[in-house]
Amino acid sequence: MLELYHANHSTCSQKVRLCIAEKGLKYESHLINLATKEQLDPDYMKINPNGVVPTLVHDGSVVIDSSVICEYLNEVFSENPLTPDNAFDRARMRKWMRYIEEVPTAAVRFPSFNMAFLPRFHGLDESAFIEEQADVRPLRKGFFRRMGPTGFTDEDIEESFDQITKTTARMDEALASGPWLLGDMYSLADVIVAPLIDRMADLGLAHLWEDTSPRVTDWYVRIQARPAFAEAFYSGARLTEFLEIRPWSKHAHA
Ligand SMILES: N[C@@H](CCC(=O)N[C@@H](CS)C(=O)NCC(=O)O)C(=O)O
Repeated sequence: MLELYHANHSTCSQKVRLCIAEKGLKYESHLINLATKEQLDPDYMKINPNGVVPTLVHDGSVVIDSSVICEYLNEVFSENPLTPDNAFDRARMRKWMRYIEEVPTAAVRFPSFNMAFLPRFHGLDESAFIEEQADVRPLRKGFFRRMGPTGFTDEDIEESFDQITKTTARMDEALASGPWLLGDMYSLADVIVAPLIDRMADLGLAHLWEDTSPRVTDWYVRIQARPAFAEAFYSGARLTEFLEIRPWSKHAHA
């Protein structure tokens, strides 16, 4: 039996939900409320000491880290494989996965917080924010301290946009050789970048790649058309469904 601790709108949770849906698996859902910091509850941190979602529990064994969970599911459940058969293509896929974790996964957090999550911290002064929101997070203390209660700087956001544009340019180049990032095979590389592209589109930022990387726009249409996509991005999984999104403009957050 698979149990998933996750949050509806978390991109890392969406990566795993998309993988599970593509493989036709079922799971018992345990929703974690990130706004009330349930991910930092001592009982939850016993299974995920990083204090983040998602966490998979498979017949009592705990697996953490979305990309690791996706690879684990592919190894354990052979149906609908999302990893190539040969080692060289698996290395190509993992090269994408590492890049996606390092570059766009990190970059997407900056506009997500400035444009959608900042109101969570409304009314907190700097010292209360640091004590209650930043220093309590095992993985994200530095990120939260840098953000503060008023948000990231214009430079931070512009750097994030630059990283997204570089990602989509790289994707566009790869997509010249096939419908998916590895060519003909739909793989975990597509699965784990999809929630990031979806988040940027949800924030109204698809213009960052629409003119320059048209193959990414086509890829996003193709991936959304897959039945698994609707399963993973069920109603309530997108920020615009329940949060007011502040349009990005310079100094808007100051
Ligand atoms: N490397 C981890 C990162 C997980 C992660 O950052 N999850 C975010 C949601 S997408 C989270 O739980 N944030 C809560 C927090 O920062 O306190 C993974 O891929 O699973």
